[in-house]
Amino acid sequence: EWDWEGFRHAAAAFPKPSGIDFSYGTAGFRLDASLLASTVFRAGVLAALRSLSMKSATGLVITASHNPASDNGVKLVDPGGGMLAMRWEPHANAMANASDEHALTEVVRKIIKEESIAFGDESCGKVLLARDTRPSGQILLAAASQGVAAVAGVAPVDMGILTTPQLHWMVCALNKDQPATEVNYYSHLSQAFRTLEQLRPDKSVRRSSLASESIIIDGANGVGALKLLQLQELLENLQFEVRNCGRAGEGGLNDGVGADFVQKEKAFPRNFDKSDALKKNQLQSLVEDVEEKPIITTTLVAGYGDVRVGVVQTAYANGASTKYLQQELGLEVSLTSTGVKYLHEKASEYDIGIYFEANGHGTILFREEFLAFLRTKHMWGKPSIHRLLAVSEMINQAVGDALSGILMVEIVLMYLGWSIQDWNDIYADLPSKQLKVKVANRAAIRTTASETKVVYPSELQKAIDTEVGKYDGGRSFVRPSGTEDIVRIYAEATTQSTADALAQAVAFHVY
Ligand code: 16G
Repeated sequence: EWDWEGFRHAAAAFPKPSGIDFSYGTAGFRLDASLLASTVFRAGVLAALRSLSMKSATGLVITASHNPASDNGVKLVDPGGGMLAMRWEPHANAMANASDEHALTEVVRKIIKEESIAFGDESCGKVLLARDTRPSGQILLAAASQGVAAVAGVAPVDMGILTTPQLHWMVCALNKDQPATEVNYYSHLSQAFRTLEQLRPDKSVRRSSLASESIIIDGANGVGALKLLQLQELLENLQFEVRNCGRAGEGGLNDGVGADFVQKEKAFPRNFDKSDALKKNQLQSLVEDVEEKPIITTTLVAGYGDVRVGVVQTAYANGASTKYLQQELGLEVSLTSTGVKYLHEKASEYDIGIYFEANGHGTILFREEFLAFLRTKHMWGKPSIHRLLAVSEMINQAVGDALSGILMVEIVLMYLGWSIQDWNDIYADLPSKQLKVKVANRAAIRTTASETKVVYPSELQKAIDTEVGKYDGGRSFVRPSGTEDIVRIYAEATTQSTADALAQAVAFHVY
């Protein structure tokens, strides 16, 4: 039986700061690090309860991703390796906002009842914990660990400093009885990369830059830079030059560097300058390539029936990319709300579901039954099937992962014999502009699920329609941010100046 007295005692060590309403947003709880200890302890408790309820390991990661270094955050990983089931988010909010240890105990009791969580000899949960390189991470991870340990029968496992996708991958691996180690992660990815290199039909075709140059990567002075260097050690034919590794003199985490900075500011990251402009399209930022362009070749698999391949985007996807996917490649494209959890869910409806956000988040999902079918075909020794299986191994299906994404892009370019310039030239992006506006209450704006239209206030949508009508090929939408206290404005048009003007005009109506 649960030691409630001990639980209350543990919880009392992490009092909730008053006057803050915590909300499990698009990517978990995120706030100034100094305000997070109680939330992180409670998230540890929740991850433990989720583990018991699913009878599988779960994960918890301390990170605030591309936010400033002084922020931090906490995010939970479900047993399959994906994000916490959305159905459990209200539990997270109720726990984070409980006023003291007594109120928290009541909330926890209620969740145990509602979710029919059983305790006893049988129950043995596990929560894998990790953090990024933020200075506040160590102390917050310790708080999360205490939260996990406060739940009877659940063990916290400190995995140390990892990228978020690595932790997702490990939770998934552990629940499939595979070794949940960093070494296994790197060997898995690099092995699939080698297999794909060996299986390329025309070995003389090589991406030109591969032989002579390395891939220049902006590490954003964060955790990904360190991990890339580790991955590098297992790759013979691929050379990374990682800038902004967090070395002395390179600057701070996310300070003028990183994919979010490059995408939103349309500027070079620190330590890249005009001399890199010739190689401009080689700039990759760690969350992924900045202007992600789709290259997709579909394979027909005899005997399976229709292989359903679909692409999932958000309203931020450049209109030219959507057109290219639909008209040139003949693929099914659907739109969801912004945030990995929505895209991932939609992509899982396909045999091969590909999702990408304009800011770089994304991956490819293979339906388990489809993979099982391929594995039986694999026995026949067909290279095309072997390749598809290797892709399913190399891509991190738990969640989008820049490390595996970089390998994927390299392989595809190698197969096609393309340079990054060739890739960039498959279509021309429409000029676009993003603005943000601070408002008193961003929740006052509500949109449709695809976020392309404002539902409330309806006059705002009418005003946007009127503005859009004034510009040739114009498109614009607004939505409240899920990670910052602002409203975002997006506009697209046939020239940069009209895209800028449209964004300004729409922003004026949001104020
Ligand atoms: C978070 C989301 C990302 C989304 C972004 C939108 C995850 C792992 N990350 O970074 O998917 O694009 O928020 O931010 O879910 P916004 O709501 O501030 O525009």
